Amino acid sequence: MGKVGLFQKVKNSHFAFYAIAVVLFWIKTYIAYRTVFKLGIDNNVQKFLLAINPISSALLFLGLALLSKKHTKKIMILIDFILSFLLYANIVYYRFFNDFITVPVIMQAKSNAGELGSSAANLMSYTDVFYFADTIILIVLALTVFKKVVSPNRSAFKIIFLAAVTVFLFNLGLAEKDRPQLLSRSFDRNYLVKYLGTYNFTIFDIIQNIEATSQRAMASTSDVTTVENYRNATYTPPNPAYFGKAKGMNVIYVSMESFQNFMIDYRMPNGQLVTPFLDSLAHDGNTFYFDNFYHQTGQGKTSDAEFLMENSLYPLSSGAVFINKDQNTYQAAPAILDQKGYTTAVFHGNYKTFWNRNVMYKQLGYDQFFDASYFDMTTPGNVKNYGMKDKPFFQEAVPMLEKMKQPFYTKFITLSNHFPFEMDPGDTNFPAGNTDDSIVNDYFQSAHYMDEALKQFFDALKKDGLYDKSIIILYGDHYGISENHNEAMAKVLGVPKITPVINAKLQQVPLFIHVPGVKGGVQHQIGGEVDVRPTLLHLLGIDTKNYIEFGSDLLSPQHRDWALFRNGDFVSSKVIQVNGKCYDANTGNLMTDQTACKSINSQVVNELEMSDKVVNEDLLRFYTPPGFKPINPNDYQYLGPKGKKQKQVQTTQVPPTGE
Ligand code: GP9
Ligand code: MN
Repeated sequence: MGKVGLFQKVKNSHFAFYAIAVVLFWIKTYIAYRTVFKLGIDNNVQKFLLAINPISSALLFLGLALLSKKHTKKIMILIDFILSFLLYANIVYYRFFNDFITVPVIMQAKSNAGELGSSAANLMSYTDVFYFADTIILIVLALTVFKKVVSPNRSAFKIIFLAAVTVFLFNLGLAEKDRPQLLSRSFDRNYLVKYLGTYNFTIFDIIQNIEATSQRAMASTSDVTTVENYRNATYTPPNPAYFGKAKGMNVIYVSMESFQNFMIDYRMPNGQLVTPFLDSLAHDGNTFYFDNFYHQTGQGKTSDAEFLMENSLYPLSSGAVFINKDQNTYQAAPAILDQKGYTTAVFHGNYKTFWNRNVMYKQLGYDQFFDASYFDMTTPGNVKNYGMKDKPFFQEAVPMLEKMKQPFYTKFITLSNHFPFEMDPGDTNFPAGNTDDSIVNDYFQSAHYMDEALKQFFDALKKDGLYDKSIIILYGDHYGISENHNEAMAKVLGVPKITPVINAKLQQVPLFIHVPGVKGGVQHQIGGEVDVRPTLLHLLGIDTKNYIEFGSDLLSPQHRDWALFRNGDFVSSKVIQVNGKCYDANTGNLMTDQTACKSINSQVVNELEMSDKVVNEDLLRFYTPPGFKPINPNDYQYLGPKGKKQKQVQTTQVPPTGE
């Protein structure tokens, strides 16, 4: 058949019907995107992506109907209806939860049905018929104008399919450019929908869930025995000198965004300290300051750090565990302490869906989540990057903390010191760095601002008396300055170049633990984020020997001498492995005997394998520590300050630019 013949045939067949369906569907979806969802569109690329992303879905899904020889129109209308229904379900869900429907949400619908059912009716209105307007128009057209169209040609489908794939790849390419690693870092559903649309998001979500389910399905009770044996052999017993020294005290965690250890005691060329407050903590003798402590995060960044700290398990080698393993069973620190009479809460000036926190925190057993909706996000100057600036954040969070029933276990996640670190004019008069790299230069100002905010927080805690009743743990969540800035970093550190070993040491983040009544001091032992939970629980007088975890108490004389990175490299006091190569930890030189890393390397590999097994196969569902009651995520709801029936007001979220 010639080209002209094919064109004639397509035009006279279902193609016109199909084209109308695509256009109507596109317009409707776009209107929904602009009017219902608050996606935080803030540049022209994003505007453009939002406009084109329904096209690839429309072309592809509606095009499927052309495959069938017989009831083409009927099938196309049915597909249109299903897609419309999916969009509408998301709209209704969004009106209540400010979030999008995911596979786990559908799975849980059974248990939430009562609650959802009663509120769903309040969330619908007659005007919503608009979301099905295109389906109705198609039905009318099918019965009138397009009553007698000829059967589609299958080769037309090929062209259409190619067009759909091309549009999709174009869409994805632009999205990746605006937001690198969109799919692998899969931050927030808002971002995925903004860049790829609700329909593609649903497909992505289904694929992710199938992957996760199959690994999990293969596992059985016997798998947990292997892990238990490993755990018993590697358990670090507590130090009797510290065990129970903080028994019954409140716990206050502070996640210090992107804060690296090289900043402690760092002086600007004019002699000013960047973080005088944290420096004073490091040297006051009453706080443990760990100066050889490493972040162990992967792509899940802040959320990976949270996961490590509270579960003493390693995050995933790719993707964020908060997103990909949000339905697993965990026996996290908040849940453990909740069952010992603690109230538990997180304070964070970003919206709850970011990093899927609103789902994961339920599995971790958090009673309350004070997210951005509890904070004044509208006062000009309060918000930067991902959310609340640290100073107004702590200012507004303290009164909420003071109202909490004690003892409490709380976590404050700071935000200001986030890439790209640029401050708003007026927020600091601290000098910027003087390298040729503006990211590095701005980091000093931003870290200084965070330091001031932390001082303000501590002052408030001292004033209201909580300081004397609380164990306070501050930790840098992960690096802030990536390897892309090594040239400037060499200048900052005063070294000719950043060697592999210096690079490994740049992964040090500071850890501070303040326990009222306990002397502290600078601690040089090597540790990682995975080690904090046993350290904390032992201070609180809870022996961790019955928990499946991988950390080693930092204050124990038997604390191990290495910390691993998520990519399998590690640091120890004698040798350091970077990119699989073995270096002398003291000289930084390549070891002539490369087997010097072998013994720790095999321990590291073993440990990561064990932890990955627990997480990927969801093994904790087969193991309940004595005295621990399994968490039921359905017992938790984070619906915002206005309560259940109230919709949350979500302001435009400025999209982050990650590294
Ligand atoms: C966002 C904040 C920053 O809520 O935790 O995320 P990051 O990019 O550092 O993981
Ligand atoms: Mn972070």
